[in-house]
Amino acid sequence: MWCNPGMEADPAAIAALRPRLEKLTELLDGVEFNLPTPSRDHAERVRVAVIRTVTEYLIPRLDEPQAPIVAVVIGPSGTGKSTIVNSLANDRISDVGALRPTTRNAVLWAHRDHGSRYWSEFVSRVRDRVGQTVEVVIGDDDLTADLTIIDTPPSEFVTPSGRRPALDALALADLCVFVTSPSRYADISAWEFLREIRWRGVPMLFVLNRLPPDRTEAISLLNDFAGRLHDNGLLLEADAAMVFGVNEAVGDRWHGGLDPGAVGALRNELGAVSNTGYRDTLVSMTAYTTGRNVVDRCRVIIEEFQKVAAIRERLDEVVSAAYGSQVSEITIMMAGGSLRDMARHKSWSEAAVDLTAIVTRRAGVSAQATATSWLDDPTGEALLEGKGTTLWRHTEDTSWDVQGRLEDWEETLALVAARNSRSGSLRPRVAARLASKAWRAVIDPELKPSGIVKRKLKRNMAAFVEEARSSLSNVIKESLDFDARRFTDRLDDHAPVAERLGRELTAISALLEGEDHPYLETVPDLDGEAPLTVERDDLDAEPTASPEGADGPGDEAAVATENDADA
Ligand SMILES: Nc1nc2c(ncn2[C@@H]2O[C@H](COP(=O)(O)OP(=O)(O)OP(=O)(O)O)[C@@H](O)[C@H]2O)c(=O)[nH]1
Ligand SMILES: [Mg+2]
Repeated sequence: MWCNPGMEADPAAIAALRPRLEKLTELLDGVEFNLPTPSRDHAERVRVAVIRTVTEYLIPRLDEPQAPIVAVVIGPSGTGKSTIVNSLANDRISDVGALRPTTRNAVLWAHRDHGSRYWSEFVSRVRDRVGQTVEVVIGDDDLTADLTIIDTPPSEFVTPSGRRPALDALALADLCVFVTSPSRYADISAWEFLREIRWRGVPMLFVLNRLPPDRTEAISLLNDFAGRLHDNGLLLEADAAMVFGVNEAVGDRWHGGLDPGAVGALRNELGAVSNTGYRDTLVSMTAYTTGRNVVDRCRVIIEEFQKVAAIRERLDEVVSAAYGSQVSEITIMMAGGSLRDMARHKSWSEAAVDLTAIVTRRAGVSAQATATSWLDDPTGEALLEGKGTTLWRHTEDTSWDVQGRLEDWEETLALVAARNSRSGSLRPRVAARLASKAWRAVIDPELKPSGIVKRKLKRNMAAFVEEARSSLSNVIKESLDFDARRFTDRLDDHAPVAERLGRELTAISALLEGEDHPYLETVPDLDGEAPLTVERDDLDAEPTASPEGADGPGDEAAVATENDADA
């Protein structure tokens, strides 16, 4: 079997994986999904979740494989999560009550021995994650020697600031204890929550609390719950023995828990982490599965990049076509003599004012044509609505920008004239004087050259006009590009980051699957989507016997986890 109890973490493997994971989060940190695609919000949630999982779970776990296992108790309100924690402790750890929700802040129960550097870092990580109001209860229960238990507010509880403490705490978990009750286990919200957390790949223990005293009834409830878990890919088999059943107790105990015997099997299972082999297996399995799921989740981000690239290309084509056609039209007008009227002006800068008006108008036409086509695309439509400034007409700066570019063109024209002059070069002052006359020939095909133009350009006139026209077209194109950039600037280009991300994912996968790294070799040989189980039989630890009266899976207990690419 896959398990390799007692194997120490391989520093080389961790050393190799760590910088990769850091690089990955650095890359993801820099990603902004600005294009309002239908899948953007999902991709963004995945991005945030992946960063958190890597920085708050994976890296710390790889750094300190021997740190206590973190078990997070989650589930719907009033199902008895806090009651279960108090029962495990046989002490008051977390308040129980009839108010819904009772637990509003996470409660962290840990052993007083964890005063190491790890510990303060861990608590501050929990506080960063779950909120500063986390209560820390320190005790000396053996169960917590290698295990830190976090009781959480109900899974559906959202703080006024929009946080979901249960989800937040889960990001830190090596293990998850899901507690529900006969009245709550069929709730859709609970299943949605379970589906939401499945991707994380944390091994889960399931507790069905407050079972009726009637044994047949209790067993049928356990069977039904196990069946549903199985159908949702959360339990390997639809077997009631894989769920911890806890009977509804009569009467209250001072600590708000049940008789410890009622949770004996669960305590036993959790206590198994004090067995080094079991512990190491659990840690490496969770770290491995989480690592794999991180890689899988990043595919969602890459897919979003691909979608963005396709939309970008489509919308970009519209922009090029709309603006490009106006450039061609002005060029044709120029060659056909339609701009000849401008030749009447005394100087090019005066003519440039007329041409500016034409180009600016054409920019407006292009903008309108682009906006109209973008309206046909949901992303394009959303972009048109955003950002406040209208895209339906040219910008306020367009005219100013066009005029500047057109006026400057006279300098280019001087160079073109010098190149096409009889001698092939002219002193700048002469070239400038030549340009100040020759511009008319560019916009008036029928103009007869005279004076300096005739003298200097004579035989090369046609070549000069052609080159000059093409350079003026370029200036017009650049002017319209300036206007078009308002559209294209809204289209993110993720290609470079997509490529780097792809490379990191390949490297991380290779490290996770690599055979050179004993730490990661201790993890099971997963075949993709199949859930995996840590069978207690596979471990060389003998579990201690279940206390009397405990309902639950005992030795047959299984830790099941689902490896789901996209919850
Ligand atoms: N009599 C009896 N009451 C129970 C049992 N389990 C839970 N309760 C009661 O159910 C109520 C809710 O229990 P809690 O442990 O506070 O439930 P919770 O899941 O922590 O609830 P939240 O903190 O709101 O999420 C309390 O009044 C408990 O005393 C049980 O087995 N027997
Ligand atoms: Mg509670």
